[in-house]
Amino acid sequence: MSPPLLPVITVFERSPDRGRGLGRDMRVRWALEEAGQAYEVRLVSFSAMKEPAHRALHPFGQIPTYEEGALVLFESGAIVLHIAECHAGLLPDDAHARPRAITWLFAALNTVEPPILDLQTIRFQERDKPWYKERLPMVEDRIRGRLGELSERLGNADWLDGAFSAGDLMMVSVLLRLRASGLLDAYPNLTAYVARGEARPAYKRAFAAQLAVFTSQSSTG
Ligand code: GTB
Repeated sequence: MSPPLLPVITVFERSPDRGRGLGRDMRVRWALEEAGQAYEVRLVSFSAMKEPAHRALHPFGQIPTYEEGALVLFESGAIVLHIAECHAGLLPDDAHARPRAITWLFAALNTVEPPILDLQTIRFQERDKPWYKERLPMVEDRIRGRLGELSERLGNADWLDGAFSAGDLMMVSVLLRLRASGLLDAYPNLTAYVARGEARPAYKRAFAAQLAVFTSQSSTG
């Protein structure tokens, strides 16, 4: 009997973050590791991402994608949710706790991540624009507002709603994008929350795997 086919995800052939785990494949890898699901990786270059073959998987020509037999998914949130629904450990069974965990996953993507993405856009793509100096503090304030609210809700708890869930996985992944900005430092319970996520063995395995892609690609010139 042939072994079952493993899910395949696509990731940057050369990650612009130099293996710091900021690409959105990292959250998918982390979910797969939490689920104990082995997977395969297909490396995609920036140009290949825009070719019809990749666009057939991802209409916007991006990574990550997820293939499982005939099923093809894009959008890291949808992929993580699918993994969480198909395996134990990332969503509670309780009829109310489960949709609450999914709510946190959406909150991470739809409420917390957008101003963080704005910050990255303004810092890396709009530095020479006339509005840069005025807009930067406004975006930083919006992020502080969200972090303050999240910090208040988390309080002294380890995770957002009981046991670790896909909601925490997504929230930690989103907050990690802020590390270089220093904005998280004013919220000790959030920095401890992020550190708890990073300390999970599944996170460490996922991080090591994406770093290995960067190191192997760098050594091949
Ligand atoms: N909403 C989609 C999802 O959640 O899956 C967004 C996917 C997305 O933005 N993918 C990015 C991509 O493919 C990679 S992760 N970009 C190429 C393109 O659009 O042409 C975003 C990312 C890129 C770079 C860094 N970095 O260098 O630190 C971090 C994160």
